[in-house]
Amino acid sequence: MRLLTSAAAVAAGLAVASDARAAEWNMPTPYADSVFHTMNIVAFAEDVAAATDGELTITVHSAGSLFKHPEIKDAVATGQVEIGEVLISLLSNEDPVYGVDSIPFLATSYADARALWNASRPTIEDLLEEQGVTLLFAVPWPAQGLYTTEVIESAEDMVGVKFRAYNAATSRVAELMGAVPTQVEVPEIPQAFATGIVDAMITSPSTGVSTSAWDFVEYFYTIDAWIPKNMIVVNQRAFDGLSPELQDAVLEAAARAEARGWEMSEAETAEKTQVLIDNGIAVSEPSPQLAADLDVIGETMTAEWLAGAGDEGTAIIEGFENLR
Ligand code: PCA
Repeated sequence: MRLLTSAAAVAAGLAVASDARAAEWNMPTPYADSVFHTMNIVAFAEDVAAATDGELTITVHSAGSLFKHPEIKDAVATGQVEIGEVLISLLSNEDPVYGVDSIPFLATSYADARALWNASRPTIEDLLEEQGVTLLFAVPWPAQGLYTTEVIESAEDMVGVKFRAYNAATSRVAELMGAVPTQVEVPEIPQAFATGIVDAMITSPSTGVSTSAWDFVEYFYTIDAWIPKNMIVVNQRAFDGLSPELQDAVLEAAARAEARGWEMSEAETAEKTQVLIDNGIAVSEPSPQLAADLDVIGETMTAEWLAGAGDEGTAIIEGFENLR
């Protein structure tokens, strides 16, 4: 009897506790609503709300509207928001390991990108954990190409060109070509081109389409430089504060979102490249000279990354080679 009573009390207590833990989370993201990453995140939020009967709701604040992209990870780490999206390689100034998916020509197919993710995920999770941040899932962008206003036949044609960068790797490629990098977040791209701050960029067909790149560039070279990823991260304390049922719902929705996101990304590549063509951008492969010049830059950057990332970096690359 005593046992039954206490079991009932525990059950009642749990019900109250999990009720009290019902939560509303805010989620800043860097990219616009029309971008597949954002669409995938909105679907993730809907999945969480449905699986928890509305006990956990996630409000998505897209396009840097709540926090600018460079502030999002710290906003999550400090608990200003519970959850957010960030380009992993944006953090490579904190630790080179975050830049592993932006090493030129290391992993340029989705199969290789997947192997690299599997090989690097535990190390990235550990780094984030040190800051009280838990990684939920990651989704790749299509392979990165070169957008320009002029015909580019070789790296030399890029000398002096004002170049839009979005992470350390894009800046470094620019420097090694003799171009001049400036960091510009996606929402500011059209204005940066319109005002002459930049004349070229490396990014995906997706971002070319979401920024209407045909308004300011003429050429797109499919150099397939790398396949960078966004990650969705959550404040550890916020996550730990959820009931076990809500935690499970988040993790299940995250696993579904990761699978869905990779599929969406793969479908994007051809789809969005066609939109570029339909809008008048000349899409072509790089000339043999440009490809050879970029290969040399890739070798330099691989060596630089390995030197910076040390034993941890070497272990990730070895793990990747074993998986592919
Ligand atoms: N779009 C983002 C990151 C990579 C991509 O394809 C950007 O251009 O900033």
